[in-house]
Amino acid sequence: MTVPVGIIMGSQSDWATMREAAQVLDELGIAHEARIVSAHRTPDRLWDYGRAAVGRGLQVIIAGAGGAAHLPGMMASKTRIPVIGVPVQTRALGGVDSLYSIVQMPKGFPVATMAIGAAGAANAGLMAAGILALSDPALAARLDAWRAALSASIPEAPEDIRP
Ligand code: RP5
Repeated sequence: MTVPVGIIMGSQSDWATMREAAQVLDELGIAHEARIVSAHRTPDRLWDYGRAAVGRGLQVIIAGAGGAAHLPGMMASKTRIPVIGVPVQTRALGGVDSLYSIVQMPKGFPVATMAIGAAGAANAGLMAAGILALSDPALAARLDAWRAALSASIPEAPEDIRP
């Protein structure tokens, strides 16, 4: 079975954040895989994953990392498949280090960079869904319904002054 979305992360410790992306993909019925692929600790694994990505049928790669977060950019250098980067929040610098490491790519090798942390990971899942929905009408309908349900869940007034 072809898996359209690959979620990769630099460490097991990133999974608490990156599972937000997986959850959104589950809710939308999008098959995905999750792998630990570290730019620094397992560079050969990174290279192998990037080299094989097109042939394996991946269509979007979501890459999360923290600190010296080189994984998304290095993956973008290795494959033309769109890479969505998620800056993982860090204890030392709050994730600004991760954000700066991911967002400031040189011309030619883009990474679509999300917000720091859990919201960024969830949005990465939604961004991947939006990309895939361009050529999948059934998924487009599911994504529209997901967005409408979220809008409908937002109350019009704060709880304690609701009529
Ligand atoms: C990065 O270092 C990972 O992406 C992770 O966010 C951070 C810390 O990794 P651990 O020390 O928790 O394994 O490579």
